[in-house]
Amino acid sequence: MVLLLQRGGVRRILQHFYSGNQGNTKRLLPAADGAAGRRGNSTAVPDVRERTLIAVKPDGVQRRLVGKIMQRFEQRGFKLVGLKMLQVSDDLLSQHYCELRTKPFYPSLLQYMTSGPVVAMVWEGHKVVQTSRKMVGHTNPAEAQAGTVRGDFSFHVSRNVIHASDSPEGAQREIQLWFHRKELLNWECCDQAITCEL
Ligand code: IDP
Ligand code: MG
Repeated sequence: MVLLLQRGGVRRILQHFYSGNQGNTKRLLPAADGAAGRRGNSTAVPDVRERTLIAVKPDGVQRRLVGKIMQRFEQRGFKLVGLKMLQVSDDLLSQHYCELRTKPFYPSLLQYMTSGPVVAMVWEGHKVVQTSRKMVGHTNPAEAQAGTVRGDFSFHVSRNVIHASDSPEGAQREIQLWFHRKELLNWECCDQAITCEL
């Protein structure tokens, strides 16, 4: 195995697991007969198709944090299925933040969110909503843990750099609001069978 890693190539590693080494080692590629059949239906197949909306807010774009933030989601293993830069309209924001309309900070939130371009993304993967909320950190950066996006790149709740959907249902609603269906891609990522047992 070490030799395989040294000589390199994901392809070679996959071939190794797929062809000859299935005795004591778990296969990394999905079985032709399907994961459920292989496990006798006893273990739930992880839902790797969950999606969430992540948006780098205007302060994050101005501070050139887009690349660093995207890299965190890529490195975690999630799959990018939608991406665009946009100047957000008041109409979109009022729907997006409809639950916050009565809050005293709502007018300044609209002003902040329309102060410049936003980069909106849809990321896909197992428990991506829950995991990305952890990666993003507490709404108030003063409370956010170091290592989270807000904990590393911001210090005040009025400029907290990033949005992440807070539930799978919320994510569905927000994705439909921000993206047209045709802007989202279904694609197979070559490392899918390495990052999760399918
Ligand atoms: P979330 O972004 O962590 O989901 P929400 O409570 O949904 O937090 O609030 C949406 C956004 O409203 C926050 O990300 C932040 O930009 C803004 N916000 C929330 N609370 C305050 C506040 O007390 N002062 C100013 N802005 C706030
Ligand atoms: Mg929220």
